[in-house]
Amino acid sequence: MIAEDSKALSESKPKRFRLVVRSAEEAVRMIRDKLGDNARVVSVRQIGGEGLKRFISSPKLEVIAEVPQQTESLTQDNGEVMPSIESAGKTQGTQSPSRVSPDSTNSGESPTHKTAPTETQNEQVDALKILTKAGFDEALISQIKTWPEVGELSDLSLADVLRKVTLCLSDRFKTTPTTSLSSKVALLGSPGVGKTTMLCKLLAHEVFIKKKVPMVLKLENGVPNPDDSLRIFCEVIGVTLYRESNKIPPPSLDCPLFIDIPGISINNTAEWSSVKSSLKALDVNSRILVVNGAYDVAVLSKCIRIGSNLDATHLAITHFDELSNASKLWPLILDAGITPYCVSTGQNVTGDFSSNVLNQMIAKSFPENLYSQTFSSYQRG
Ligand SMILES: Nc1nc2c(ncn2[C@@H]2O[C@H](COP(=O)(O)OP(=O)(O)OP(=O)(O)O)[C@@H](O)[C@H]2O)c(=O)[nH]1
Ligand SMILES: [Mg+2]
Repeated sequence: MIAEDSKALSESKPKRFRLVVRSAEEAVRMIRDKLGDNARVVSVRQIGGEGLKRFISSPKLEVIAEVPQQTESLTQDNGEVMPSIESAGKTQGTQSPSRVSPDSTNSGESPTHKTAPTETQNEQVDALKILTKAGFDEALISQIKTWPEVGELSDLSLADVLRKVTLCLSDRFKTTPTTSLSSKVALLGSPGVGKTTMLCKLLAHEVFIKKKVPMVLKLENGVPNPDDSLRIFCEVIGVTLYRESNKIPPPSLDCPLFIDIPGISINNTAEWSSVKSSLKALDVNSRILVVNGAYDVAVLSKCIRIGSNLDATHLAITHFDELSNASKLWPLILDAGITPYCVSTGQNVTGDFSSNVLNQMIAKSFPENLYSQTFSSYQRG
């Protein structure tokens, strides 16, 4: 969707446009195609619908872009400061147009401070430091530096580093498995990570979006698995909840079976192998490993190791809403060798869920202001 912001319309002012898109890549393509080479991004914000709309639509990005008028470029040529993030970079005689000063992430500083030619060298060197300061995972930066496709990062501007890192992460993400769910799906994970909540979200999606008729089996496996909320939710959306596997009709892709399993401590290997045997007996091919994304990386790595011992096929990340920066999750997602299936972004069982893991990860790896500068750089690059 692309809409002209009528309030900003004026002969002398740049024209503003609002785009609502599903991904960063779509935004870049749309701006180039519809608004041309001179358009630049003013802001980027993640948006979701309200109420039921929120549940039937995946999160989107709202991008405000500006197309400068003729008078605008004259102002730039005269060296005056324009009221936008990238304009600070344009006032710097020593920088190429695609460069965005790292200092421009600090809104408290004056643009003239950034223009001092003696600082050019420092601005380049500091790009990675700024990324780390903004919450980007240091271990991930070290890992990225070893990727041959990245090349040398240390002498690039912040905008170029962001662009490169984003593209490399997206490319690597696209090489992760993309297995579809089969007709029997189990959700596995340690206690309290959000398995049952995630199951409810998947069930709502199956019923209302995919128009399927799912069934649920609640496994006890010797561990108590209280089911009040799951039972009530199944009743509300018309899904049958079974407690005994021998009573279940044969599942199919139109009537898939979802299995809720009690949480098992990551140190309880005996219980995990018992679960593995039960899943084998039930012939369950799709096994979603549910992890709490807010956990420590060491714990998450251990969960993923356990998951791979249990032949997990898909990864679901919960508590995504509680993360201020998700970049620590990249190595886990890229190296797990299983399909990154979905993220849970809150407690609302009829919403707060996205199967666009790549988009969610990109949107939560870079702070909004750095992200919008990256767009500007894409734009001109
Ligand atoms: N903020 C936030 N809370 C969540 C999310 N997913 C689940 N929760 C909350 O986490 C708590 C545990 O969720 P459950 O779904 O019961 O977790 P579980 O893994 O089934 O727990 P056990 O069956 O006891 O092992 C509940 O209070 C949920 O509301 C999420 O994505 N974000
Ligand atoms: Mg549960």
